[in-house]
Amino acid sequence: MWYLKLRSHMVRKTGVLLAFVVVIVVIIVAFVVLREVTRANQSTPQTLAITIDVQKVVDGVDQPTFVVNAGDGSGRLFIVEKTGRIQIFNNGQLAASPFLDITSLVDSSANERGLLSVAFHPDYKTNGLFYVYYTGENGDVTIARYKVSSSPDVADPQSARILLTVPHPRGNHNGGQLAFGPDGYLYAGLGDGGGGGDPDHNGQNPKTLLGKLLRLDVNSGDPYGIPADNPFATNKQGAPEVWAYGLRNPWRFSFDSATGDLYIADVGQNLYEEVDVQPAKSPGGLNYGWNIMEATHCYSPSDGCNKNGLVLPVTEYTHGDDGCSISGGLLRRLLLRQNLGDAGKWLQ
Ligand SMILES: [Ca+2]
Repeated sequence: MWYLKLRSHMVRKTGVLLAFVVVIVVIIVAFVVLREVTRANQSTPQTLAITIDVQKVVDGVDQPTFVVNAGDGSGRLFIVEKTGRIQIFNNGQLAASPFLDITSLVDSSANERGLLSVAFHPDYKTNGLFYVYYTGENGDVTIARYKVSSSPDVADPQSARILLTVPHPRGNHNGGQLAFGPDGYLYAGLGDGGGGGDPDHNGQNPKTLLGKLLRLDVNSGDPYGIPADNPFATNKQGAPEVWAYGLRNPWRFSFDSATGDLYIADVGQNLYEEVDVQPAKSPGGLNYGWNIMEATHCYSPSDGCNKNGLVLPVTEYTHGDDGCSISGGLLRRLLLRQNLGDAGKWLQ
């Protein structure tokens, strides 16, 4: 009897132990599965082979540099032309007259000069304000504010208010992107002043506005305010407008609407084009390396450069078969339901 009792006790003990082991195994498996699912849902850049078809939708635009909507629900597209006009494309056709024509103010003489982008105020629907980025007299980088007129398809040219002019000594590397961040501030990407190799050493000098990403508060100040948390707002170690530096020609950049992360397409010198990323929670002040580095490679000096404190690109490519100057910068998420199931997968 005592033997049976002992055996029964051992069976119970073994059963409890077995159950304990099963629970532990289940927890471990659940953890691993959860970790993999979490990893899969993170927006880790991946290279996927995709086919893109190009279809012509409109004739009659002259050297378009940028296309954007006003965020006002109207469905209109605003097409920016290098020479200084913004045209409206709506319901399959161009409006009869331009939304804005500032060709008389724009210096579009050099390949990279001209009217380069427009950004509509987040409250455009109620305040009618928008901002343009162009090269003006002497090639100065110019950021100006305009307002729509009483006609929704025509801007008021008399409403012009110049926010910022930055002398730009050479015809190339004018930057050109304006965009409002999820924080409501206006960001502007400026090139390093042109030429080759950053001869004026702007990229690594936070006290100049060239070779930088600027961050302006257009809702306060005259003509703009400095956000209190800009990295050089008060410490005199850099220009107060500067948000990020070490850029060569950030011709295009965009914010990820899902995460707030910032993607910068920075044009390379002769060998490498790159994409830089700033996480949404960054306090700013990041140094993207130019002209110490061209993408992930030492540039000046060409060997043994000091990489301390530099933020390297998330991807780069060489010239030749892979392409030439990087001209994109818009982050687009496509939900690939068809191939990956209804759970979906994001393609950037
Ligand atoms: Ca870089």
